Parts: sequence; structure tokens; C-alpha cells
Amino acid sequence: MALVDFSLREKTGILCLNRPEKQNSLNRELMQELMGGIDALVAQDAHVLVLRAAPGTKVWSAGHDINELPEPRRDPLSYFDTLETLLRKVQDCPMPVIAMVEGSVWGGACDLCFSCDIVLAAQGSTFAMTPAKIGIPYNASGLIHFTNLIGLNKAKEMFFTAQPVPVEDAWNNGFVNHVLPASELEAFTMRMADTIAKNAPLAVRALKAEFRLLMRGHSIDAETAERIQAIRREVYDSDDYAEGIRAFQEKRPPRFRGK
Ligand code: YXS
Repeated sequence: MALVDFSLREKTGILCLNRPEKQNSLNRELMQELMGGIDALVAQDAHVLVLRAAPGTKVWSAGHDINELPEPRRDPLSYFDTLETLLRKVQDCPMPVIAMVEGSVWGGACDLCFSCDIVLAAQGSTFAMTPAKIGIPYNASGLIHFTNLIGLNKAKEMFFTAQPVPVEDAWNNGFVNHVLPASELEAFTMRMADTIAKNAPLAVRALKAEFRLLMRGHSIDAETAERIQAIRREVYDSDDYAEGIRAFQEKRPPRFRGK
């Protein structure tokens, strides 16, 4: 059974997460299917993509499949990992991608939503950034992505607390374009997609590429980049990183000891 269903409706490509038994958590297989779906819809000349979960879902996606996080001593979010590759694929996708969100969104799935160009969410949706809850050192491109989108203080609050942020609150911080009653979300999303799909595709694609390049503004020198990696390595080398994953698998609260 496909972990991602995708279809073309006129010039709108629709990708639907379909791993409900594991709360649409992003395992390698699902993420590879998602990237394959994007490629297929680009090849079918879609002008806009919509990324969604099944109607009425309580959990849009529970984020990275924790059981697939690498063993301690390995960077859990390195450049070529599947999740990071997927995020760049969405950001580099030639046409706009709309995230249509219902329910709760966790960890890497938040970054997936933020990698989309527009986020349309149902009332009651929540977004949680969870690395601190699990003991994971998030990566620099992810932190810059969030900071650019919602501002430094809100990004710090999301990451330090690791608590779900209600969409109404998130909306006030800019990363959600529209908040709608769940009953209106799909129709609103499809109307916006159709509007975008009717515009000049080359111009829309050029705009997306320009935004992508302009948002890469933050440059850091080599020493800073190396220092960030060293800071992150201390975390994924730690016992706490192993404990966070083990606690989830054993369905118990983690006991972090700060080492
Ligand atoms: O016990 P079974 O086999 O039925 O499986 C359970 C869960 O283990 C599974 N599941 C997951 N499996 C792998 N990775 C996940 N992220 C994940 N989330 C859930 O799905 C089955 C049903 O889940 P259950 O019983 O917990 O459902 P629930 O309704 O009681 O609770 C729903 C959630 C979403 C509140 C709960 O599943 C949850 O808290 N999930 C973990 C959310 C989370 O912390 N995600 C962050 C993953 S790490 C990540 O994304 C990045 C690396 S980072 O942290 O750096 O941003």
C-alpha cells in the first residue's frame, strides 16, 4: 500500500500522506515516495502542489520516524539524510507547494510544512518543534529556516519548550497564511491552488526560485560552521540522545542526565 497517494487535478498536484497507523511519521520509505510523487507531478506539468493528510486526521504528521533516527555518535540530521533531502526537495521544487494542515504537526513535519511556500491550517491545528524533548541537536539550516519565518524569540520558544503551538498563536507569528474551519479548508485550498495554477507558470516558477535564493541571505564563515558542527556533535554523542530515543520506544518519559 502506498505511503503517499498522489494525483493530478487539472494543473494542481495533490500529495496525501498515508501512514495513519504510525501517525504519518516520516520514515525513509514514505519520504522517498513523497519525493517520487513530487518528481512525477513535475513531469506531468503540475503548476502547483498541495501536500495534505487524510481529511479529518488528528495528527497531520508525527515527524521523523524516531525508530529510524541513527544510533548515537552519528549526526541525526546530516545534509544527505532523507529528511534533509526531502526538505530541500520541497524548497527547490520548481512550483509552489501549499501545505494543507489539519491536526497536530511534530518535529521534522513542522520543518516540512515550513519548507512549503504557503501553509493553510484548520482551526485547532498545532505545531511542535521537538528536538529538545528527544535530545536531538537540530541543524543550522533548520534553525535559520524557523528564525526567518517566525522571528528569533518565537523560534527559541518553540525549540526550548518543545510544546505544541496552537495555530491561532502560530498564525500571529506569520508562518500560517490562513486559519480556517476544518469544513472550509479543502475548498479554500483548492481555490487558492487553482488561482496560482492559472497564473503564468514561468513567472511563478521564477518568483519561487528568486525567493529561495534571497532567503539564503544568512552567510556564516567557515569557523562558525565548524563550531556549530562541534556543538551539535557533543549532543548526538551524548547519552541523553540515546536516552531520548529509548524512552520513546519504551513509551516512558525520558530521564535526561545532561551528559
Ligand atoms: O505503538 P505503536 O506500534 O502502535 O506505534 C504508535 C507510535 O509509536 C507511532 N508513532 C511513531 N513512530 C515513529 N516515529 C514517530 N515520530 C511516531 N509517532 C507515533 O504511532 C503509533 C500510534 O501513536 P500513539 O499511540 O503515540 O498515538 P497517540 O494518539 O497516543 O499520540 C499521538 C502523538 C503524535 C501525540 C504521539 O504519537 C507522539 O507524541 N508522537 C511523537 C511526536 C514527536 O515527538 N515527533 C518528533 C519526532 S523526531 C523529529 O521529528 C526530528 C528529528 S526533531 O525532533 O529533531 O524535530
